[in-house]
Amino acid sequence: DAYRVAVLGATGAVGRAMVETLARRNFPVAELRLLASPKSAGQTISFRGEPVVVQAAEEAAFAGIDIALFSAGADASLTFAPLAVRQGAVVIDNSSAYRMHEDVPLVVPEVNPHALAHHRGIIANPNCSTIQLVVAVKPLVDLGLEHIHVATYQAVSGMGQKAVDALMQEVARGPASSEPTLFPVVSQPEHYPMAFNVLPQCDVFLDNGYTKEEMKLVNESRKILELPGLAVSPTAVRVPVLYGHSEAVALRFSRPVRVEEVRERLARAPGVVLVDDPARRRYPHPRMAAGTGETYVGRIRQDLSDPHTVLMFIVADNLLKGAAWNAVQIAEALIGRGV
Ligand code: 11C
Repeated sequence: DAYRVAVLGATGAVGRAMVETLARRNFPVAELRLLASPKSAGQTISFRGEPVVVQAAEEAAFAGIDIALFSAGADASLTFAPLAVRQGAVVIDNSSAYRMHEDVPLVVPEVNPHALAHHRGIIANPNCSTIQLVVAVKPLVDLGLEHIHVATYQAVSGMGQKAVDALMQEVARGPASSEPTLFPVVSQPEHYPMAFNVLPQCDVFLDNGYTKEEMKLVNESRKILELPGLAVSPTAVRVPVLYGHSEAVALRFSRPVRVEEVRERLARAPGVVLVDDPARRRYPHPRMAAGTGETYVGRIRQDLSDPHTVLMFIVADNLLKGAAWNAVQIAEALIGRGV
């Protein structure tokens, strides 16, 4: 069987990665429809060596589509997902629009594939920093996981292709220039240098003093792991890296945990690559993860003062495992399960 597939937001950083991932996975595509805003319509994107012309997104563009991958922001998802579902498509939505809806599964295939059984046309793809966190944490949950402390080091590509270009321009101007471009949030007036700098703000602040990105780490992790009472203490930070989010994580368990057991579990865990050999200076870093679909875990060690706590460093490509690959993996899982 082959499927008629649409990609909404095809010209964005994640949309392009979706098209490349469909090709790389040899996904059974009978027809690929690339959709975007009217101002991007008319561009061509290559799929399996053939140019495909991008069309303007509108209701009729979803006619006959079986699987629609959405990555055009929450407003576009709210507009087009119901229209696509009504015409018979299953929508895999990379925006935050539906993630916390009770009747929408929020899925990481290595972690909660069973949630796919109960969808009503829309399946949500989690936030990038959440996906790599739960891939690494899931194999450890039944050791008595109680509390996740996480500080992120997030690549600028999480803000889109414009942010990648802006960082490159700042780097080219050198460290003496303090001419800020668009970081940390494009739509807000306070812009700070991103090159040669670190900014403790990913997305906008909420009333509780946490950023939206930090609250996604809390709420999405609880939903995916099916642990509504899990304690999560997040700090989300933007760093001058192009591709690949990193996370320094401390996991506290209800009882003492041996580092060897954590290593053994992670070595066997689906989607995880254990890179943890301090004697040889081997550990994960974003340039190792960029361009791949795996989640890399290393620097695993016991907390110095608490035998219940284990520390680790987790890295993945935010555009692939954090977005495009996880979405295509959901589509593959749907087909595999006949749902
Ligand atoms: C970032 N995590 O790195 C964001 C990008 O909810 O899918 C993805 C936002 C989302 O800025």
